[in-house]
Amino acid sequence: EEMILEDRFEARIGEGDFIEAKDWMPDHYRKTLVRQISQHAHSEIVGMLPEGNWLTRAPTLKRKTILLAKVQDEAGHGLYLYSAAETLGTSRDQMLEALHSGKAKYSSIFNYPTLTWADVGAIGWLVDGAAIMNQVPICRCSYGPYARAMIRICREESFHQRQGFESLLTMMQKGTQAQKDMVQDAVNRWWWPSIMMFGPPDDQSPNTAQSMRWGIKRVSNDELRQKFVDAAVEQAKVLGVIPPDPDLKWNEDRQHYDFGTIDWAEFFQVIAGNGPCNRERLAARVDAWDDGAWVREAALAHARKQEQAHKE
Ligand code: FAQ
Repeated sequence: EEMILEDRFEARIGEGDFIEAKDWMPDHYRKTLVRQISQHAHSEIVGMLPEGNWLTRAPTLKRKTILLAKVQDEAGHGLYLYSAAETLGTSRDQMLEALHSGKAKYSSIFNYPTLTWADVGAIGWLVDGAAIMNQVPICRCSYGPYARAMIRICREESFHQRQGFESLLTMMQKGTQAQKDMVQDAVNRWWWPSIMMFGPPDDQSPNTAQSMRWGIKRVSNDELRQKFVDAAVEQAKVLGVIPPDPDLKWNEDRQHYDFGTIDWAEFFQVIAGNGPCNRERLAARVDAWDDGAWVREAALAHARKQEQAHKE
């Protein structure tokens, strides 16, 4: 019977049908989705920290309002994604336990510090830019609840990308020399880590082949990375910043930009927990969880009282 179910599942994947929460699915498909969606959710939540660092120091009320809304959006994205992962039978408590104990990953990018105001713009331009490039194909993911969550997330993400770009453009066009230098410095520091967000090269990516067969991933890590570099180089020209890569060069045959060697040793160090801010980020999440214990207890006590009142 398992064989028939598996064949039917494969046939539906082949036809491009969405798989829904209550449908039969192979264990490994379920596990892969819980891994990817929960890590994606953790990234959104941990991703609030680097920018949150600048909420109290945004230079104008307008920038502060925008940043507050953006950071709030990231919390919302985390919540849709935890909900999508929960439909696969893993509880939110289990997912958070995996984050807090260091078992689950979150995106490497959020382990870098935000040293200046220009970092906030650079995150919008490059980090959200990379996020959209990676996430648009996930709107066609074979798992329905993840694909649907991704549609709304991508719309908000594209607004985030534009606000970052616009903030940098304002500094580059109307700013002082010191502000322009600050933008270039932020770009120097965020460029390479953004390129690493797409994950290891295809030939060192253990999950890509199976995830692509199942339609969880639609485009490979390297292909998305190339698309991102091609787009970002053109945007850098508009901004008037220089990407920190002397090997960037248009390749007429490939119709793509060639780029320099990525420091994969740095990437693997960061995802192993040894990046510049890994300990600080995880500690902030664990503290937030511990500090919120009384809220969870109060909410549960309230829910119990309501239930009791309904019974009486
Ligand atoms: N960081 O075999 P693959 C955002 C891990 S955007 C850390 O290639 P896969 C928006 C990978 O998990 C960021 N770990 O894996 C925002 C695996 O380890 P595991 C979040 C990474 O899954 C903006 C191992 O390496 N976006 O949050 C990274 O097929 C601004 C082998 O790799 C998503 O999560 C990395 N960069 O491909 C928020 C998108 N790359 O799990 C706030 C959805 C790889 O076996 C502010 N996820 N690893 O222990 C994906 O598309 C995929 O999971 C990839 C990795 C492409 C990230």
